[in-house]
Amino acid sequence: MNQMDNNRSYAGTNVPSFESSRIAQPIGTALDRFIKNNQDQFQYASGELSQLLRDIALASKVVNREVNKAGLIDLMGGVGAQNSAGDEQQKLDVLANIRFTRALAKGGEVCALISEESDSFVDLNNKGHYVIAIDPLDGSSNIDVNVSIGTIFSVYRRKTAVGEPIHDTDILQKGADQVAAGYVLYGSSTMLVYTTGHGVNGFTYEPTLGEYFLSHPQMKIPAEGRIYSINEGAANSFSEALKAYLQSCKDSEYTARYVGSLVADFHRNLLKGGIYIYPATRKDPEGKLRLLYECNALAFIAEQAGGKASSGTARILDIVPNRLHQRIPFFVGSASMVELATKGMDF
Ligand code: AFP
Repeated sequence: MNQMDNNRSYAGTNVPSFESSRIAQPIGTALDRFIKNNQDQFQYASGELSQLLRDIALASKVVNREVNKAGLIDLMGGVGAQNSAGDEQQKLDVLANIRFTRALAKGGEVCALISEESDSFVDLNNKGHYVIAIDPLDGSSNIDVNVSIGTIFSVYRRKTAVGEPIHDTDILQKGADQVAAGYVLYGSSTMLVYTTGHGVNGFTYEPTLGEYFLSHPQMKIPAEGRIYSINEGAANSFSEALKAYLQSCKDSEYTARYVGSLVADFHRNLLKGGIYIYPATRKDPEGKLRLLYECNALAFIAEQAGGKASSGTARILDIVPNRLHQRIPFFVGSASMVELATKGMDF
């Protein structure tokens, strides 16, 4: 079929034919196949990390099903308790934590799991080579209002020998030591985006087939963007340097977009170019977001996509955590925007 056939005009309008539209293009590689095809890129390739990624994908499908049904069955609202970070726990927070923990415990590849929902790390299986840090359901205050939420995960190789007790050196690793990281976005469609240090690839979930397919190969964040994402309700306690940066965004008539779900805000900026900021505030002098299971994963993905992530004074991936639920100010997104936003920071 030639190009003219492909772009037949209907009733005088130049409507592309079905054959030439994106709809008619073949669905990308299935996630399982993609993981298998790329297993050799990984220096410790034994299939364990691949299996771990499959376990995460499987648990995310279960969580996706529950998120979609939340309004129909009694899955909305809080459980009347707070998690380790002091946030109000939602029913779906608890459920998602159970789903991911079970999937990872069954797999056997993970020795220790750090979760936003648990006070201390969970000892899963001393034979596993990997430590995982996870926020099972990020943005959970958006559940009840049907706004996008996500799962964020970081994977580390354990430092102690297999069989030895888990040590702080396994748990408190800096972001640069991650061997894989990713997120799942439960949005208008569900997407899994991950990196193993060889670029960033995005997969869209096809619910009728129950499978993720490669839809966004080798994602790159535009170096320059025009979107800024920050909760300006706390502006009175921002540093003068940050206030000046935000004023420059307004002077340039940038677009302000803030969902209040880190994964959703990050994902939009990754695709379109932009910056997400959660700074130190009077209420949260160390910032609100958690280094181990929120910032590190997104920092790794941002850098792999050509972007940057900073605390305002340091590269996120260089920060050695001093405790499990450590918080950190977070600037992430298009490289030039992060550079400008963090210039002369006085935290
Ligand atoms: P929740 O999980 O409590 O909804 O918090 C979400 C979050 O950690 C992150 O996803 C948002 O970007 C950020 O907090 C929103 O915080 P503010 O409501 O203070 O802007």
